[in-house]
Amino acid sequence: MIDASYRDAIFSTPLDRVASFSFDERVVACFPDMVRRSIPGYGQILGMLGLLAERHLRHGAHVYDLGCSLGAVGLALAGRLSPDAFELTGIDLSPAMIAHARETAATESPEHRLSFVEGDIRQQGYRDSGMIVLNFTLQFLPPVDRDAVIAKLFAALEPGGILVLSEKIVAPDEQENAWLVERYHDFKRANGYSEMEISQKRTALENVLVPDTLEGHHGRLESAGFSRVTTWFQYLNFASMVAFKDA
Ligand code: GEK
Repeated sequence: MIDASYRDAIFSTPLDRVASFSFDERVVACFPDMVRRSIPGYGQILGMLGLLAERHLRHGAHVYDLGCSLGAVGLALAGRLSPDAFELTGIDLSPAMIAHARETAATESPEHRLSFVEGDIRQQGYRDSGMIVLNFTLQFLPPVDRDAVIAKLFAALEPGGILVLSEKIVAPDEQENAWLVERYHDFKRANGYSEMEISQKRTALENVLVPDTLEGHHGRLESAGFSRVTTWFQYLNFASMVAFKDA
């Protein structure tokens, strides 16, 4: 089992060459601490996903959690909905994440139907679903692949279904963006990250996490066919949107 308090110290010592960030066993071990200290609003977003499911999900419908990491989305839904209310499939590229997600779900929510598949979300065939969640995952796909994935997911959603997309974003105005990034670094400092950790993590994520603008996300979702897109959450340069498919 992952120890949720195991501290992220991956970039706490000087590295000769900062390798590109990857979701390996070292990251998995400290992942709950990392996301809590690095993603503003992460806990609130998870909490709201359960409420969105309660409100919008047809009873018994299937849910996808894409880029599920340790399976936090499934556990959040299981915290609010009964085992017969939904069935969830989590998909992640990282074998280490999937192994731990399976173990945690079996221990913490044995009654709920949560299953986990190792795979690339760009290459999956998708079954009909009532809700699809991409909680800080699309940002890790090469930008050229993003339109096709969203189009595929729109096709897999049942009429009346929702897609929830949470992302790190970039503001189109340079000055506004610089301010948001600086305040985000203040947020990380306040959460105990040192200057060296902030700067080395930034280097490691270059070209790995490529953020879009909020306008870019809305445009992509609308082009895929979603009738309505609402940004329901923003905290600095992190946002979450819900996109509705007409019933
Ligand atoms: C949470 N949603 O805790 N196919 C499948 N998975 C991928 C791909 C891909 N092509 N690319 C990256 N990933 C989670 C947090 S983390 C966000 C999501 C973060 C996976 C990758 O292996 C990692 O587990 C996840 O996307 C992104 O609510 O670390 O900032």
